[in-house]
Amino acid sequence: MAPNVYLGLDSSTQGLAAVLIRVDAGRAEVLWQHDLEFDRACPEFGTIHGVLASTDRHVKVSNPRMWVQALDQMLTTLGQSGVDLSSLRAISGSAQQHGSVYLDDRSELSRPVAPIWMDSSTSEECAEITQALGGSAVLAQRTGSRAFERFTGPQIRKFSKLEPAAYGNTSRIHLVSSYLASQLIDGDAPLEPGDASGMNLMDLKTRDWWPAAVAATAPGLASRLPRIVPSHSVIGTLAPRWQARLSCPPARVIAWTGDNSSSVIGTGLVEEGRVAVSLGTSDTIFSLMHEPRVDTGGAGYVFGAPTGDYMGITVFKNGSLARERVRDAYGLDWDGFSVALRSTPPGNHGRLMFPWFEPEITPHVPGAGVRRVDLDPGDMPGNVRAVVEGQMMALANYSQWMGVHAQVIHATGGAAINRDILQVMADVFDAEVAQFEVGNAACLGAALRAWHGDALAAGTPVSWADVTRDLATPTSVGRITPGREAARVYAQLRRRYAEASVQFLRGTHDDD
Ligand code: XUL
Repeated sequence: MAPNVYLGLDSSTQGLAAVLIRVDAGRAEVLWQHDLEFDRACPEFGTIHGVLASTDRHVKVSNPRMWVQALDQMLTTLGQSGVDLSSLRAISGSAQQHGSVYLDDRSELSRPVAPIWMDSSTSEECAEITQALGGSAVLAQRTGSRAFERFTGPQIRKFSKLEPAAYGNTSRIHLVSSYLASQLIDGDAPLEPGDASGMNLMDLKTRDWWPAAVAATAPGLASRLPRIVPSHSVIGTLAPRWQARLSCPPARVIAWTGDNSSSVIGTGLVEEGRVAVSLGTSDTIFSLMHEPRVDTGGAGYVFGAPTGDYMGITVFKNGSLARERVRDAYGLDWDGFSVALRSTPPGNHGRLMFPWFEPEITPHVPGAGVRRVDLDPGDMPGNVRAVVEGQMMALANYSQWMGVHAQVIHATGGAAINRDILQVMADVFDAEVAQFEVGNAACLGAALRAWHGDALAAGTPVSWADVTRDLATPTSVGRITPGREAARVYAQLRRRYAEASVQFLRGTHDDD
């Protein structure tokens, strides 16, 4: 059989990535990869880290036209790369979750901006939806999540209340994933359960809209929502204009999903008991579940997974941008950041940081503000270690509900190339940490899902184990092992960190 080529795309908060893979006799290899950053590639939109400026720090929006322009640029770059695309069989993609795009009946934007996952301006709407549906526990049992401010349902409700005319003029509401998939097929793409479960609108068990939630969210919403199809669905073929651009055949387009569910595939979490940590704009920790186990504590939640299973996940907003804020505050580069980490001991002599530069999702911190304990802001190495330890201890503490004690953590995301950061992860979790050959698991997951969906559609299905074997299995060389003494230090410090966190949230702990 001739080799097949598959394209994966990932539209994240800060940029667009592409990875092209070649599959020959069941073996997969990377052919081509490319990344672009929105701020630099599309400067006319004036975003900072992919987000438009706002006077309200709870409001975080972006421009859907910028995402489309970046897609256009990416496919032009691929078309001009010299790579032979004559055997391109399928394309899939992933995108930042929860963000919503509003279109009128001519598929023009009925709202010029799209609220994104960093937005935390819908507390009122979350409370209204929760009350209408009988409380947080009911909502979590049914949709996998309590109401979260960034989730699409509360965002839609806010828009319908504040801009009823523009909402009335809206005939389709897409997620970022289905909006970009629509561009590829020049049509109206459906959603799939992985991304649709980030809306507080989908019934996790039926994988279809939950009518009560739809009714409680906004008037006339049902007709504005896309269909939900299984994750592996072929949703159309690549539109002729793109075929011309890439000099490729009419490749299948497989439903796009959210970046975290795509990362489940890109980090090889195709069996229960494996855990991945993604260190990106958001830091996330997730694992595959055959049955949905909802977090009664409300920190984490459950999405659909592309395999047809479920995934448990906990998300932190202060991820890479918090690390960068600390790095920049002391005029460091990443090497300098690593030197500072290595020059300080595990446990940091008890100096703690709660890096809530932005309102935090986990734990729920509505008012931004970094909190420190026994830590002088002028202490450069102390602050560098404290931000990383704080993030890792929060990841470990708030993922307890998943009940997974993995011996190896699959690390991905931009910061997962930094072995000094990963050493802290290994010590805090008391587990080995493994890296991947392809750093962007969401994007790789998209390419692998394209392969899986194409093979299924062609009547020659491949198992997830085979799809993930070559590229989404963590490398066995260079694993980072926990230090025995360091792990002991963190077992204690994690308790202290949890207690101080609760005190800060109750307002009973003073800032230093
Ligand atoms: C997931 C979430 C983030 C975004 C980042 O719930 O809010 O991880 O998907 O792109």
